[in-house]
Amino acid sequence: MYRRLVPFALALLVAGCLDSQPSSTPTTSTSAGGHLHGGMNMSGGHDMYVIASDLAANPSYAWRFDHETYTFPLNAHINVTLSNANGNQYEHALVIDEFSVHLGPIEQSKAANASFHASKAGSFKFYCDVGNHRTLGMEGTLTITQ
Ligand SMILES: [Cu+2]
Repeated sequence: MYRRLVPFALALLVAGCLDSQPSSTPTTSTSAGGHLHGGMNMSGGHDMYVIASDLAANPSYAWRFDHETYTFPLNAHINVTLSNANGNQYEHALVIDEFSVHLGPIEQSKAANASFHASKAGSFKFYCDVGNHRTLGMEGTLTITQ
């Protein structure tokens, strides 16, 4: 019984997180669920937390990342985490070509992370390279400011 309750609780957590974060939300904020999506962490690094969703049960969150924009300062040390939402049907990945970041593919309810040095300023695409997911909408923009 306990094993059945845990995925359900995770699904609620993810759903609540998504519900509280419309796409116009500033990139440096903490959701009601307590996830830090973008900003400086306690050790002075920067966290980029991305949730991939293909939830057929909620079409408005299908085939997208929960946040489409992230902004960090030049030379930030960025810890990037990809979370594949519980209940998803497909594996997902997160790629940032310019910084040689390639997380996943990972299964639903799994997470992966890596860190990189934001060594150049500009706007860079991050995307899922599984199948045609990028075309379906799994893409966002990472901005590194001078
Ligand atoms: Cu994907």
